[in-house]
Amino acid sequence: FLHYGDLTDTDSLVKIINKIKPNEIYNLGAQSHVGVSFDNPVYTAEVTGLGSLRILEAIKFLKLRKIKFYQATSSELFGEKTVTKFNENSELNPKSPYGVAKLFAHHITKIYRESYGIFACSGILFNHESPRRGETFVTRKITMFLANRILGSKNILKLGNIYAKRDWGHAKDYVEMQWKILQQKKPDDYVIATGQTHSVKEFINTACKMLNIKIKWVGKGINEKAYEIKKNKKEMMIKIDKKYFRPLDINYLRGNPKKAFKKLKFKPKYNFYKLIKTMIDHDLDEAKKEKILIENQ
Ligand code: F7E
Repeated sequence: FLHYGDLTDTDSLVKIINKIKPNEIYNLGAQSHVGVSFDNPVYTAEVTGLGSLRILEAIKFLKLRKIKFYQATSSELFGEKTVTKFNENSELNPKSPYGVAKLFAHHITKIYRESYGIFACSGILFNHESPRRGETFVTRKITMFLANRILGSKNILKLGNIYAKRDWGHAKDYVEMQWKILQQKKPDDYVIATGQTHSVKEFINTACKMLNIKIKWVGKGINEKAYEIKKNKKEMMIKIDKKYFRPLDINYLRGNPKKAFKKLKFKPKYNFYKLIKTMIDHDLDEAKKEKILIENQ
């Protein structure tokens, strides 16, 4: 049942929690786009950072200590490549207003757990993709673009830092772990990741291969471009646009999910290839539906 509420409005949170008296709360609410957080840093801090404190305060104020609380935190807490695989004890050096807001949410969750005995846990999730991913996140931007291209679109995809490496997992696997985190005997924090890392460029190349699109990269830096090779002709397909670079970006992220493997029996069902395949299949279906709709108008 959907209730009206807002992470910036303490009163609405207190009222909903008091009315429902839930067993479990999963705080997945955020301004979650890292790039956007540079344009809207104050709003991001309000929702992504203070929002979690407002829920924790409501639980404390209402004395509903039996509620189990899950806070979605993020691999954006890490930042500098201090290790090859980040785990629960790695150094935290966020590189964006979003990362700092999540750092606040992460620490405040731990503080409420240790100070007031609230069953409060953080899931440090690495990139979690799926066909439901928002259209401005890079994976979905790529799969939607390629699906439309297969159906004849001549649009050009504009991207930023294609050398950024991320640990890409499937949201379905990760959501199951969020639930498992709250089913443990003791509240704790967990890294949820696949343990593998691939660049944005590798994501594009792999997706093109699956779709039998012959791709050729030329140039360097801001002048790098990708062409589609078709019957010995080349057509521009992707170019780099300054607009999509962030003032600061994290170039390398790879998680170490050992603790989740052991304690939560985490066994991801999707690897990098299966994840891309699922997203492409979905976006191809959507693009076909859209095309039929337009043709019938
Ligand atoms: O960027 C680069 C971009 O926006 C991935 C969120 O769920 O995961 C997500 O954050 C990489 C970055 O995700 C474009 O610079 C290149 O290096 O898809 P993204 P993200 O920033 O990693 C973490 C775990 C979260 O917690 C966040 O909430 O790709 N990139 N070109 C681009 N990114 C975007 N969005 N658009 C581009 O055109």
